[in-house]
Amino acid sequence: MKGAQAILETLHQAGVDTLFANPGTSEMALVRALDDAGTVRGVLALFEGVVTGAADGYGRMAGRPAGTLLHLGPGLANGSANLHNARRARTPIVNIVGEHTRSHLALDAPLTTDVEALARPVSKWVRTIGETADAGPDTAAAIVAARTRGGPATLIVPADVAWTEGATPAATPAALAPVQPGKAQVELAASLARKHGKRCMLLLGGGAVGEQGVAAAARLAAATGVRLASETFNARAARGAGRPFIPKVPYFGEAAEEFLRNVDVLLLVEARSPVNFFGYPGRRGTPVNLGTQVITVAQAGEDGSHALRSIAELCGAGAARSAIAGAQAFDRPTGPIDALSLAKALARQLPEGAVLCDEAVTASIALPEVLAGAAPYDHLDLMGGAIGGSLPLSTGVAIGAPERRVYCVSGDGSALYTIQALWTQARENLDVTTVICANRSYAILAYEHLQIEGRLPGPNAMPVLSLDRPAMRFADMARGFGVEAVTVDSAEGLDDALAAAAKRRGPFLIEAAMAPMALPPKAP
Ligand SMILES: Cc1ncc(C[n+]2csc(CCOP(=O)(O)OP(=O)(O)O)c2C)c(N)n1
Repeated sequence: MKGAQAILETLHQAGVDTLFANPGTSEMALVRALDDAGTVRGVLALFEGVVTGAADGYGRMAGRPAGTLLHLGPGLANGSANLHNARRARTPIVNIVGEHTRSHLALDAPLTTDVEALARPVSKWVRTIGETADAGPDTAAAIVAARTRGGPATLIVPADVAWTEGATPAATPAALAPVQPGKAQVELAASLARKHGKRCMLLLGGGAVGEQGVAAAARLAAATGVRLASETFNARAARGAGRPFIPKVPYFGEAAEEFLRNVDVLLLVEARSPVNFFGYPGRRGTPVNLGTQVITVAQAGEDGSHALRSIAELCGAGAARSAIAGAQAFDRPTGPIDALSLAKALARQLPEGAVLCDEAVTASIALPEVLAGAAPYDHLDLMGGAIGGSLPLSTGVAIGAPERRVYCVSGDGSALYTIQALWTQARENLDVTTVICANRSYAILAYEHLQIEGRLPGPNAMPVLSLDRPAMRFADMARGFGVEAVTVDSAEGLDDALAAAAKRRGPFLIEAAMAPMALPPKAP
């Protein structure tokens, strides 16, 4: 067997059945192996940021890695921002990156670069295959690394390793159950929860914001009075009616400080102690009170949901759950499209079991609170702050969870980084509805300018933060990529368009012309 065949067969045997790809000449043996094996689905994306963002979405939903196929250093570098986001989300991904043949590297041909150096900051594991015989075992090692280290593993494949005979597929050991947090931590958390009640906050992140985790947290809150919160951004949070409403630590530092003010004990369950997104003049870097005792109950990657169940048991929690959101009947929103009417329209129209990929930036501010009363759904955030994540993410979600209806709400600025994800959605006929929040600006940055500089941008600075000249036509762009689309400029129009979208198959795009953002952006 050739090296490339052994790689694909090893992937297939380990359940890695999807390869998001943007290949080049150095990957031709791997492309050919797709034909030989016939077991791995190749999905073409037209920019590597779409490849890697889609793999992130796939991994978050399927709970197992997708593969990516990338073209040498420049292909990997193009995909880096969304690999960074995936690394922050702890999403398992197996990157297969082509490399020149071993003899060709010395010639310094145009595409030659240090692929390992480009891979390291966005990968939890990096290896270049040395010999064809290693192709199978190294692929298995990459899959194990992606599963166990929580993030992308990058395997670099010289072209001659891929096309040479002498490889065999390797068996990948079965995935291990997640590590349980220590008993001492669980007991300490239970005693602190009992002692401090509402002055104790449980901060949930990672898998602890999934269905099981939030259910246990709600029982614990009912028994002890502890407050529940989640990290500001969550890879996959179970939200909506029937689940507890778990507020997020606010994005802006001042609001986050207020949110954390009366917390004597902060218990971290797969979460990190909060830090502000950026440093600001005269402001501390973290919103946590200096006097707050911060205890890690479960590290990222440990089984936080199990820890929550154990703590609930130790606290004698019964079946009663606190803060459960009831299903709400939302009135049809009217007037201009803004953060609140957007949230209300989505709350009315999201079908049960929907997945919402949220990169609406300033337009997303009302979503978590309003959607608490919507049908139960999963909320997926941009995890590493590198915008251009959500269109690719939603594409991968639809492939990783084909039975779910997928929604993507994106700022217009964010959408343009990876707009060609729409073409992959059309080609694969994915049930993704994209709402572009077209406020014709990088609105958040105008606010950040105000915070840092004490004034809004002036006439010479504003052109680097505005998107209005010329105004882009997203519905036309979508049609150009093969996706049907409408433009709406009222909350009623948006509500109708979302209702129509829920009944159709295949991708659809709604360009929502929004009222300009009110400063500062505030939750309702
Ligand atoms: C890769 C990357 N480039 C640039 C930025 C800086 N940035 C943060 S938000 C933003 C604009 C977002 O605009 P849009 O999506 O339209 O949302 P709005 O702020 O208008 O709500 C930019 C450019 C970033 N976070 N990541």
